[in-house]
Amino acid sequence: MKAAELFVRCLENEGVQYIFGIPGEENVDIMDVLLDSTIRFITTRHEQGAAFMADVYGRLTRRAGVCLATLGPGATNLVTGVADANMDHAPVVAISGQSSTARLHKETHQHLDLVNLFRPISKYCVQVLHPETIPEVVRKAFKTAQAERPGVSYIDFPENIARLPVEGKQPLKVQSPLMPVPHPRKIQQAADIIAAAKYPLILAGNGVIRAGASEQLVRFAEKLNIPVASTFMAKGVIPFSHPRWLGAVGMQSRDHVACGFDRADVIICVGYDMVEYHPNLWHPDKDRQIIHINALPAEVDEYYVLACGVIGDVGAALDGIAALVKPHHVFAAARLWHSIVHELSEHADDPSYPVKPQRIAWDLRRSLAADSIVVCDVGAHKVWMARMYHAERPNSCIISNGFAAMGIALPGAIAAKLAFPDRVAVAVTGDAGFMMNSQEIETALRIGTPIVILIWNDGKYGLIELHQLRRFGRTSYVDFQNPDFVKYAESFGAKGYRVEAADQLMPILKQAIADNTVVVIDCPVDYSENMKLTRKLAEMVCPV
Ligand SMILES: Cc1ncc(C[n+]2csc(CCOP(=O)(O)OP(=O)(O)O)c2C)c(N)n1
Ligand SMILES: [Mg+2]
Repeated sequence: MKAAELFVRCLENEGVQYIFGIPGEENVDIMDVLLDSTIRFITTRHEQGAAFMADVYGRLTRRAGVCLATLGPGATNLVTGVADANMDHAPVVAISGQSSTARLHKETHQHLDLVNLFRPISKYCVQVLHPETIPEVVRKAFKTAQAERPGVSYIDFPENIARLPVEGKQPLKVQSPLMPVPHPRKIQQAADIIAAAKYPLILAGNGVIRAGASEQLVRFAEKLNIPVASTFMAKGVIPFSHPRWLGAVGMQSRDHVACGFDRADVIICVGYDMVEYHPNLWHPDKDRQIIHINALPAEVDEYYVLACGVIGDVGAALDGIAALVKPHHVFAAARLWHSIVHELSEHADDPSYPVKPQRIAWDLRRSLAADSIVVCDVGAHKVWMARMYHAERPNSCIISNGFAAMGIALPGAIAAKLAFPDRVAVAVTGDAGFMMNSQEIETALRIGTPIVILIWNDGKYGLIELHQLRRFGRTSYVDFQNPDFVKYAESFGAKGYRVEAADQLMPILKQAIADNTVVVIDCPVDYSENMKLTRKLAEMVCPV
């Protein structure tokens, strides 16, 4: 057997179904072996698309998504998607070819020190130097990528090593560590603090979804009568329609949910990572008691000094604490819930055109099933979706709010459709983010993954315009021209629709889903609502 073959056997052994990537000269041996493998290679049109596909595949399946590039420029093109996965804690194994080890010591064609390049954007980086080490390298890469907190493992595979013969080596048994049950003393301590609290509040983060502990969280909130705010990345962790649900937090400015934080005396952070919503935004006075329930100890931060840390299995921690505490009287959270729901539905039927962001989020929700998967891009549309889209299930609204890289939505929706072929996958994207990876429309058509791409068209870097208006009262360099998105879609062989009146959006969305192919919807959006929202939130009077 040659080393490339052993490598692919090891990937199969990890249960890899798809590898996203682009072939190159330095990975030809792997590509050739893949022809005789159970793994399906998804040829993309940019390595960034491949990395984002692996990223979203990893988030949705909790098994490492895999992307592959050649050395040098192929590998550097992976960087943004890899950094996104690593910072958002999505399990990914990124692989690239490398120059022969006989020329690594000198200036040589396309050679870059890739292990050092990937080090700050991964958990584990390694160069394969001996074919015999491949089973250990691959096992360690997957184990590390998938372990809490998940992230990226990068493997640099020099071309000459891939060709070497190797004998007597086999893939290692796949094992994953069982998350230990938290120490009973810490469970008791957390229970005592919650029992003594007047106004406890839960802040749930993406770690709850990663731990598969959404049900336990809902049970906990129901039994103890404690309201739940979630980060953008934990949307759906408790159903939107649940009366204990308070809304998603993640904006830099104040939102309704902030009223809940103002009132709370104990904040129970469950599966929460700072990268999702910094504690100085919700705990500026550093005067609340914080309980940290997570797989790993908390990051050190002056705004996040703990009253109690409960480390280990998140679901077991929640069940353990719930068993020890009596229900609370729900503090005026019900009033807050009503005011939030009122705001979210206020413009749901607004007939004005260009379409109001509120109506786009609302119509999209009504056209989709509870299990449909929406992958949001990054921009003003993301903030509207994060605040307003009613996610009823975990992982039904994917938002990158750690690294927050534009360009994730379209490749992400393709990965979602591959991971769950029976569910509808929608990319919700700004016009700028769409153009960053629009070439992957061809990939989606070629591999047969129907997706709907809903473009919020403002001809601008809309979110940046908003920030500029807030700070300087004028804008700088945020305008651009778009192609005709309908014709653009059609030129690939996809379908294209343009929304020309607000009431067309809903029927177009339904038609796009029924078309069951790759569909682009060009929806002009009224972003004057962005400044209005800013003013409204600034003047907000808390209902609780
Ligand atoms: C790759 C990348 N480049 C730049 C940014 C900074 N950025 C955040 S939002 C945004 C504008 C997005 O424009 P668009 O995709 O049209 O969405 P809109 O805000 O208009 O809804 C920019 C430039 C980023 N997050 N990611
Ligand atoms: Mg835009």
